[in-house]
Amino acid sequence: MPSELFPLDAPQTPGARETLGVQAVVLRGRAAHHAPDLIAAIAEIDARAPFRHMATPSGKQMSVAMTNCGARGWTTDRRGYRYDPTDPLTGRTWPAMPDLFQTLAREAAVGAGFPDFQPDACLINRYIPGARMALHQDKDEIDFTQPIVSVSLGLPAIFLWGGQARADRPRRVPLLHGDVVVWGGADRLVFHGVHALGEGEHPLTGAVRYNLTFRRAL
Ligand code: MD6
Ligand code: FE
Repeated sequence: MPSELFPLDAPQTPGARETLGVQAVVLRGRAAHHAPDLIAAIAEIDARAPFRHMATPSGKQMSVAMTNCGARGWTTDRRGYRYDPTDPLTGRTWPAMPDLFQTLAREAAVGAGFPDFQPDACLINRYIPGARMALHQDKDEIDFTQPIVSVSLGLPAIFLWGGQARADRPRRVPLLHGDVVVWGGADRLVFHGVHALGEGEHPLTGAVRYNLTFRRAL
């Protein structure tokens, strides 16, 4: 049965592994019990490196607000996409990646078959109802043998899991609070995106979805 027939807030089985591709998996609920600490850490990061709506190279303001922690942060402006050791908004280095973030990302990667993941960048996305992310590939990194780990917190979203070509019709995958997606290898450059967030209230985040995306940039 296609996943879109299930209500978005349907309980998924915590601990379940759902295969998206040969080297891509959803680890259901994997981050759930760390969620209050993760959300508190996001608030501290926001205090030093505030969420902001970046511009794409074409000049459009993104509907998703972003910040970063770690040695490098992903940014975009009229000059293009890149990783930067400093926050262009403040001129200071990005906040350090909390130990809890590192540990969670590495352990999830190990659990998905990537024992050597060494993230140096954590992009933090904040969605409010209506915010979305168009289909894209993550290809601003140097080493595509390193996987990506993505943690969902707060309101549920429909993740769009496409193929190796932009035109491939994406599958709709609900991502709920605490879910962790890991992908790499043959799936590293799969097109993906996030459908416009629906209305709702989450007990820990209010009308917000956060996504932490861990990567090895350099
Ligand atoms: C999001 N995520 O879930 C957007 N990219 O809010 C991504 O773009 C993404 O979840 C690469 C790997 C995992 C992701
Ligand atoms: Fe992405």
